[in-house]
Amino acid sequence: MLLTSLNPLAINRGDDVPDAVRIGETTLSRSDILGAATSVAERVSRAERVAVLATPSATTILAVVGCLIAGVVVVPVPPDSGRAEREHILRDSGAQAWLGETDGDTGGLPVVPVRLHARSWHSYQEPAESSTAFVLYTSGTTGPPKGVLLSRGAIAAGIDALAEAWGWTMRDTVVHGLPLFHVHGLILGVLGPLRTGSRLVHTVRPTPDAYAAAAGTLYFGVPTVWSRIAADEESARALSGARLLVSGSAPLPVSVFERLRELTGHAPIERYGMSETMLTLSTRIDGERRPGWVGLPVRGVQTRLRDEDGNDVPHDGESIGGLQVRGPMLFDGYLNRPDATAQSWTDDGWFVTGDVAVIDESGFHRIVGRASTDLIKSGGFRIGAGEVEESLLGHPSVREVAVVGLPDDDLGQRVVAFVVGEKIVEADLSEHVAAELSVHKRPREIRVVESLPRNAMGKVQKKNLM
Ligand code: MLC
Ligand code: AMP
Repeated sequence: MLLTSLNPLAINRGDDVPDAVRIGETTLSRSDILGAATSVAERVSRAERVAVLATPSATTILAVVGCLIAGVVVVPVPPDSGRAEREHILRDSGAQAWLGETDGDTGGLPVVPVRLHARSWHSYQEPAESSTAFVLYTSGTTGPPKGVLLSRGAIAAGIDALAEAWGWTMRDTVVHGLPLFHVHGLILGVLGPLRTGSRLVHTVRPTPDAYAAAAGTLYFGVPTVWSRIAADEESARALSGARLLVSGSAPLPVSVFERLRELTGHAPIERYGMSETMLTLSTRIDGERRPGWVGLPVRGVQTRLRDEDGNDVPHDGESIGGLQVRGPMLFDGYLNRPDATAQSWTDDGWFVTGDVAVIDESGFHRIVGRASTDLIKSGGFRIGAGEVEESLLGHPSVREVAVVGLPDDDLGQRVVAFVVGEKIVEADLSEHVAAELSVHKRPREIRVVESLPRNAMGKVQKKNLM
């Protein structure tokens, strides 16, 4: 039974569940979560927006649920974020307090503690569906990350559509170990189980061993996680008792799909999404699962393909076009960025994903790639070439730089920086990006070159570097 409320504990299970959430060494019952999160709500309810250090911990979950109960906007801060990125997130979001765990750098904000053993049973009125629940920071092709405004109604619609596509119910146990500052790990992976009433086992790190040991029914992973599991026969075989293995956030290589099917007996479910749209396409529990394809629009979603001149592209399984989507789980725009918000919508109300796709006659979708080479997906993380280039240009030994994503067996793409400069120490440049932006955005490879390939206008020809 799914209620329309986004209070994630609003589902009427009719019973308490002693192991509703297991994360690391901590186990929380549903009543623990409700009591402790309501106590968070009481302490935080006077703020409008708060920052939460999104470590994979019970504290993060209670902080987020407490804010949802009180109607306070959550700004998840990646725990590996560096100086410049964190400063940007805190300034741009207007966060007024820092809720829960800290790591020493709270940007001067007052700290509101989260207490695991505090309890309150105060009852809060459900905020409007249109109100913002999260500002999630995500990279664009250039400049610092943009804050994606996700409403309560969008999140509820997004989770409910997936519950329908996957037959996801309170009988499930969801297992994953993904970071809690993106749509995949946080919205789908934490709010999903709470809203559907299923159990959650968060393994802290998404390792094959931890997934194998968790005995769940519904497993979530990015392709890097699935490819590491497919390479570890024993762990993969341990998943054969699951109900569904779900992959998303980046393309799942066909070879990994096939190997998983061989070892686990399950053809993985593939689904496609974005921070801005949540999950809009998926294969279904009762439908075809075709390697390399991400399936059909979920409930309430419509899609179309457009060519560069805005003309319709036929759904013939071959013609390639820019993917546009609309549906109830879409975001409300980028915070403080009316220009970027306007640019991402067509005049007739469709969101331009920036992905290039094919649709066949049966409505099945295949994601072919990104329209721009300047958005990189590495290990399922979205990384803007522009932000990494800007950061590297701030290093004294770098004169010119071009950043690209090159194919990588483990990460899908790896960040590679082509650098012109003096006295370059490669490890220093990676460390510089890790310390300024975040660890997961650091270049995995630095190639020192004499010059960058440029066209007659002086623009770098990245295609020649790939
Ligand atoms: C390396 N390390 C450093 C460092 N360099 N630490 C500090 N400073 C430096 N300069 C350390 C790290 O801290 C870590 O340490 C270790 O090196 C490994 O780093 P890594 O190589 O980056 O991690 P790895 O294990 O390879 O990560 C793979 C991964 C990860 C799959 C686990 O990429 C991941 O979690 N991806 C998920 C991304 C995701 O959730 N995307 C969803 C986006 S939402 P230590 O000690 O900690 O090991 C979306 C919508 C949708 O896309 O459709 O879902
Ligand atoms: P993010 O904003 O981090 O959620 O990244 C969104 C992007 O991830 C999309 O625009 C796609 O490029 C990519 N993506 C997500 N899911 C898939 C998938 N199943 N297959 C291919 N690409 C995907």
